[in-house]
Amino acid sequence: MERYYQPEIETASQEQIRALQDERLVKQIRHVWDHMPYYRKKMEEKGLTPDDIRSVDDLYKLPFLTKDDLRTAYPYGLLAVPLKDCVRIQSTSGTTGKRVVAFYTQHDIDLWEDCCARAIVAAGGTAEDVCQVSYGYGLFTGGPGLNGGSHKVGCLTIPTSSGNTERQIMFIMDLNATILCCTPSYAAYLGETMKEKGLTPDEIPLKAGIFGAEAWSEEMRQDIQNVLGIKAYDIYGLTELSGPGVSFECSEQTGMHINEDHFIAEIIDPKTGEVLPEGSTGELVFTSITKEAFPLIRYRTRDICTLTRKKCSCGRTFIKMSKPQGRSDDMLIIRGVNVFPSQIETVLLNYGYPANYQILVDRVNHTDTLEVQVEMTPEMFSDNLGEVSRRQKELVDGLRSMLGLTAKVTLVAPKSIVRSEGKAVRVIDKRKI
Ligand code: DLL
Repeated sequence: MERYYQPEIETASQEQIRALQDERLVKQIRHVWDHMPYYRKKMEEKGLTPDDIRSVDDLYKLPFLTKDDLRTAYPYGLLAVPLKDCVRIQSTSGTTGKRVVAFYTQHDIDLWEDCCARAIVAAGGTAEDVCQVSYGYGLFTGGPGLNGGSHKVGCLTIPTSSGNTERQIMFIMDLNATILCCTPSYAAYLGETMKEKGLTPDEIPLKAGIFGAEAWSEEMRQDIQNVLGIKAYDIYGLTELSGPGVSFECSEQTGMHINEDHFIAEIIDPKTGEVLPEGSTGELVFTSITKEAFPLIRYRTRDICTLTRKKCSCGRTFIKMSKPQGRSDDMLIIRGVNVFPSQIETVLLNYGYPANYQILVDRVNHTDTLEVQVEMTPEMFSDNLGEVSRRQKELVDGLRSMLGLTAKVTLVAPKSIVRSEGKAVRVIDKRKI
């Protein structure tokens, strides 16, 4: 039988959900108008006041917020409560310099953890379960979010954080972990390593996995399910809106239910900003209607997907989003870390390389690989071999500290990277999602 963490709202009628959204949206716009001068100015520029927003039907009138707004307003410009009322920040993975910093009141954290608890219960979690959280802990939202959700459900929580595969496996086996939370690529790697150790799916105590933070295919789901002997559930979210748990998969495994009591979702045409009808593919836009500290209105996620209200066999009534099919901007997500080609370029140029480079992304054995090929200057090229390998290592280190992940670096001869007559093709992403 399907279980819910908060059955009243998760199975409410669409009319009830809509009435709640109307009420919360009106209140939220008033809150933002009164406490977030940055957004109030945007509304004023469009000739809007809170009186123009009477229900979700009026949402389309409101201006969008984008990642650029977050950078411009960094760090406090989108804060809507006094700083003393905030208890936490989280920040986006991968980017340095002006990172996105999101603020939380205790109430915001409480609601965020509820969303993660809903995801865990939808994956079959109960207080009897042992939940190993192998998402990173720290500024990244994955670890803290699922950790909080796991506590709410009453699971015994193992906060391993990411990495140290031997220790992950030891805890899964010794403490009989039943639920695993991590990125899908890490789940696949764990599965592969356990298989190499001769562990069969029957011997592995896990029964479910809650995997997200990066795109993953149905094929990958099947592989992970087979090797670990589990049911693998998708989970979606972004730092700007709280973190994981904006939406989550249920037993049907056909898309993720959006927590509509906290977020209103829209699909827009990324070029024109026009709202598209249900079922269309476009850019996902969210309005957070319960956030106190960092309430983003019509935030453009850049994630491309579709929404459907088709009845779900799990009994939940929240709208469902498909797996994101890609991003409308150039951000790459490599092993769950956000990487912008411009960051790579910055490192290369800082170390004295010309801007002739290529970024090769692939997926080998379910793990993302990143290779940066860059041309040496003629001076570098004439160096001895020892010097070239020192340079290579220096770049690997430089990239690691900028991106937070290890890239393969290949130094190539001057003029060997194909020049383009139009826009340069910097990124070759061979992953098939
Ligand atoms: O990745 C939050 C998260 C943590 C989600 C753990 C799920 C599990 P950010 O680092 O801010 O936050 O990255 C957000 O990651 O806009 C999507 O492009 C991508 N993303 C997140 N979940 C999924 C998913 C976290 N299930 C960005 N499928 C988002 C595909 C995803 N892409």
